[in-house]
Amino acid sequence: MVTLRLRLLMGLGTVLATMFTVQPAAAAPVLLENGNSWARVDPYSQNGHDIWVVDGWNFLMKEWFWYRVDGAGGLGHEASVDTLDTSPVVLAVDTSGDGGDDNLRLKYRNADQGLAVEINYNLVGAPAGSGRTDLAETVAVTNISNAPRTFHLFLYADYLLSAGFDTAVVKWPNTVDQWFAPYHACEVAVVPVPTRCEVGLVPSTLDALNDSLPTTLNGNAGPLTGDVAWGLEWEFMLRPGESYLISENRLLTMVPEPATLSLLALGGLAILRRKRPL
Ligand SMILES: [Ca+2]
Ligand SMILES: [Ca+2]
Ligand SMILES: [Ca+2]
Repeated sequence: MVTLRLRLLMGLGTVLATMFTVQPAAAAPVLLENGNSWARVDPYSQNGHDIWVVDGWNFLMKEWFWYRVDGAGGLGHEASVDTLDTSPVVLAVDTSGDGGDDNLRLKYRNADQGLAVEINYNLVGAPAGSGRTDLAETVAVTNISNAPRTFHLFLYADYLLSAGFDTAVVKWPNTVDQWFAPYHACEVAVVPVPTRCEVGLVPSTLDALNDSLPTTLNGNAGPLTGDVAWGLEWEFMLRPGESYLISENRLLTMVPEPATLSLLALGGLAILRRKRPL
């Protein structure tokens, strides 16, 4: 009996070991979690960062990076960074010690393009019900060729705070705001100042990044209301071995301003009064 149990346990152990070794974690999107927030990032396709939840609500459709290399080695058009490397380094870590991964490091390398891109995410949630969450992001672009190259890095972001009635504006030089008054707002601050920006209606900017022509963002800073998405573009020259570092901080909130809360409360009372039977 003991032997049978032992064998069953060993069998179970083998099955579990097979599940964990055979199922390639490599192809799966990565989940990050912290406090009241979780996020999903697919490093293997231009789905990229496609879920960002605060207190049970997802407000993100897509946030990801595209690049273009001008001159020798370049494709002549943009491509998403996942196309650089079919087996990128993907490293998720629990830095807060609560058992859930909250930090993600991605490394893409492509000798033909002379380009290495490293992306780092750090998710900092807040207590449940607080309606806010933070995501810090850095991107490092390195020239791994043996000649100076001009690179373009594009950040594309499509948030969905309402059913297509958001307003987005690039507050030049380095902040983007998107909101659906009074509840949800997304604020993104970037360093260094981008070379160009573009606020557009889905899917115009994404189509331009995925077509076969070189794209320059059109400089429209908004404000624009609708199913909006926006892009930022950094253009820079790197000598061999040099890196360019971009950092951004994202803040997502679904809490009305105190003044708005009072107005809402008054509005609510008015509606209640109207609904009261005569
Ligand atoms: Ca953690
Ligand atoms: Ca293009
Ligand atoms: Ca949108």
